[in-house]
Amino acid sequence: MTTIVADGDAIDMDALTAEQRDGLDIGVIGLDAAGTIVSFSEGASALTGLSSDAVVGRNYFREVVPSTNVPSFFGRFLSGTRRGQLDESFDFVFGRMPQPLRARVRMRRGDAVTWLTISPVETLGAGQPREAVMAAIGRRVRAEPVDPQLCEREPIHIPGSIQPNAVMLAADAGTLEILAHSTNVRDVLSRAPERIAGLPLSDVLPSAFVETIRQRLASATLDDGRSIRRTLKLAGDDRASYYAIVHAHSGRVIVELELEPEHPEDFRVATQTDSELAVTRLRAAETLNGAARIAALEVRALTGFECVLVYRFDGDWNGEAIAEDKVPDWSRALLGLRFPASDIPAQARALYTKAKSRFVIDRDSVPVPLVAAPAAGNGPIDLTFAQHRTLSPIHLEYQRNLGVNGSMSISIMVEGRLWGLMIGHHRHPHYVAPETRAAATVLTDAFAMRVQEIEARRLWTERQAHLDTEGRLVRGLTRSDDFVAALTAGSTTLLHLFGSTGAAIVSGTRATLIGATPPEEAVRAIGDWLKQTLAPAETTYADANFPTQCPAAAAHREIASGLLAAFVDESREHLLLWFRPEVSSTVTWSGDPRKPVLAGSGPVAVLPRRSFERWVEERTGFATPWADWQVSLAGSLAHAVEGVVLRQRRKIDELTGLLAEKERLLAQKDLLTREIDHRVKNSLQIVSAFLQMQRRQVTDPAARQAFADTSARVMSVARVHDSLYQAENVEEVDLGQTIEALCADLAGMAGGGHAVDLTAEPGLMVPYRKAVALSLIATELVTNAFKYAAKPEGVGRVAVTVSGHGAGTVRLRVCDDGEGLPEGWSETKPRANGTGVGLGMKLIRAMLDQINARLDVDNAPGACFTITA
Ligand code: BLA
Repeated sequence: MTTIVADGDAIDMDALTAEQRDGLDIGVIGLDAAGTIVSFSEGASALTGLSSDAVVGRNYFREVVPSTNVPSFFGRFLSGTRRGQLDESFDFVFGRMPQPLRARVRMRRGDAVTWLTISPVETLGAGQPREAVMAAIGRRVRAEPVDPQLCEREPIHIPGSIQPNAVMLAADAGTLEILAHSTNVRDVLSRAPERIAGLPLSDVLPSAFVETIRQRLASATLDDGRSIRRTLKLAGDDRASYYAIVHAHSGRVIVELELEPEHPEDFRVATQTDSELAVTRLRAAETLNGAARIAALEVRALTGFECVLVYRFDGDWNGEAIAEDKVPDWSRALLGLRFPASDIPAQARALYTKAKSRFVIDRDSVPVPLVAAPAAGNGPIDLTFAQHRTLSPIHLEYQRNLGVNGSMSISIMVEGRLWGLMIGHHRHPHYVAPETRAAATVLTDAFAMRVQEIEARRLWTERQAHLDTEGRLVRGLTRSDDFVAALTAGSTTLLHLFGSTGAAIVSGTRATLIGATPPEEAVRAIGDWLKQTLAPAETTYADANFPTQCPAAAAHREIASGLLAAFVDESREHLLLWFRPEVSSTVTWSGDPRKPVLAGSGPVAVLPRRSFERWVEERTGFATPWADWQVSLAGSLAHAVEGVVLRQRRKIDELTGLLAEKERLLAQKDLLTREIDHRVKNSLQIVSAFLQMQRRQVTDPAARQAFADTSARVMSVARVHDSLYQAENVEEVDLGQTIEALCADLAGMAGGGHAVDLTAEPGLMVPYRKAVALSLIATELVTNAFKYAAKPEGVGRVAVTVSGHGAGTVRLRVCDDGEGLPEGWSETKPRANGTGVGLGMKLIRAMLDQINARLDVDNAPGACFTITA
């Protein structure tokens, strides 16, 4: 520590010559009313490292030492000049002369110029963390990458210091007793007692203000990032106004006080109108990029940063500058560049999700430590929500590497998530007034809302279109029993979903492909791989570079780098797949993203990369990523397929099974019926044979005849059963065939040259009952004809005709060549030449009645019987 004891306050500069001023070991600078340097002493050169030639004619506050372009320095100058009365002395810490320096500053209006004298008080270290970083930079030997996760371990919420533009008091939230304060507290509380720690807040702050704090604490409305903001005057200083911001966190009330500009226009303080106009212009933006461009421009206009960037995080927390608005003379361009996630480590992102903004006036300013009262005891003060928290020294080194001094970052929160940052950069220190900071934060919020609106509308439209497509596909499914065809053929197919360029369905061992897909066998192999890879509870899969995971896809990344897949059924028989091609992309990183972090030394293990040169990565095997809603829509479509098709198919399969069973039973019944017919026929033949045998044993001609008749009747029934047995259908018989066989039997049984001339229409099918009845009738009529119509020589010919007679009606005609029926013959009367009507005619009548048939009799010339049934 060096102490120089010259007292600039005591010297009248107007009385000295230039040489005399140069002889002083303090800095003496002459300024005009605007702050332009008119003279610069050798002492000033020694302190700043700048030559007089280099600075004369330039504005001291704005250009030469811009860290003084703050209300407490330039603000005092402007106010005093405006009043025409300026004589002020105060302490100021210059963060970067060649060495950080605490100095006594005097500004006094002289005869022609305003004299600025700078008397060094002490040279300073930059504070522990910054010293350590600087030391590590000096010793940096290796440049190989180290684990970026080391960055996440820095506890940035408890740095133990604040930026020098403000003063901090931390009090117990229960007792409102001061527990800790920044060491510069006397800059604003000049009349406070020696020891501030332990005092009640109300001893140093206006009591009405403390009362407000108490009330807000009581109503629990001062934590979680909420705050009280007020402009205050403090005891002992009528002129200065302080911007006070108070919040509560972790059991402490934290008060930050910052000198306000006396004249807002000196520091381009944003007005309400500025903000309103900016918000109006932002609302008019239609696209995301358009809104980002307007936001960058408006925030820059408001805050005066040389460059404002809209920085957007991706899903992996890498980021990209999507809009950039900057002064034309700054050639550095960050627009479109990507930055690895480790540039803004996880704990910083977590903190930015809670606290909305960070402003740094001077990267090289000397942090002001917080000192705690002995009673504070319970750990460091958590500065998560503090406005003036000092930023991580490693990050400040990053800013240095980026060529940035004054900076800002405001969290862009979209739907509760840190979407990005509004970043401000200035090559020199840059002060932004409290109201302007608040306005920039409001504008950033307005941008976040516009983003939300634009994104929500885009998403809504896109989703709506997809739901329509899905609806059409599902309707197609319900109308088709081939779900594969329903989804892959026709005017709407799987290809109309998710911006895919290829799609496929694996169903069992078959794969159906549409669009650009890997070949069928590869698609099947991908299906098998999915079956094995996907956990049993999972039904969907989505990856934008899946060939690196799935060997079967490795050869097809050009057309299928992205895969979205959904299993249809639990047994994973059926699978829907969508493919997206490789997006041949070059990603331009700012610096090599594999080496974001370099090894430091000593207590500082890691340092940020030094180079932000464009570093182009050829990305291969990457498709456009799938959105979460697309994955769930794919899942729901697969579910619909299962619902509509597979369950329906299962039902059909069930019914088909039942039908087959019924047919099998029917066939069995057929077989049984035939078997029965066969047996019945056999039995009847046996009975008929018995009757024939018995006939031969009796001698009585009437009895013999009776036996013969009965045998013939039994035979005729047997014939029908035989026909049934042989027929295709167990219900119907071919009447012609049956009657033909019957007549042959009857002629055979009658013997003695009896013959039947049969004319039968082929294929006349009649039901079983009708066939039996007609057979019995035919038996009676033919045997009768044999009996009665025989010529005297003993042999008669009988003509039998079987023919169709309109729909479902048949005609059986039996005619003999005898003399014909006598006049007045009736069924019920015996024939003239014979015995009674007997059983024969009765049986015929019974049969006719049974089948509802008609009998017509005529002589043509022999007797003719015609049955229409
Ligand atoms: C913080 N890093 C940040 C912040 C930004 C960036 C914007 C927020 C703090 C701020 O307001 O400045 C990074 N700044 C960028 C990027 C751009 C930019 C990407 O302008 C591009 C346009 N950073 C590193 C490494 C480490 C690291 C290697 O690169 C750690 C070893 C740390 N960055 C780091 C930390 C913070 C940070 C700890 C938190 C600073 C704080 O809030 O205290």
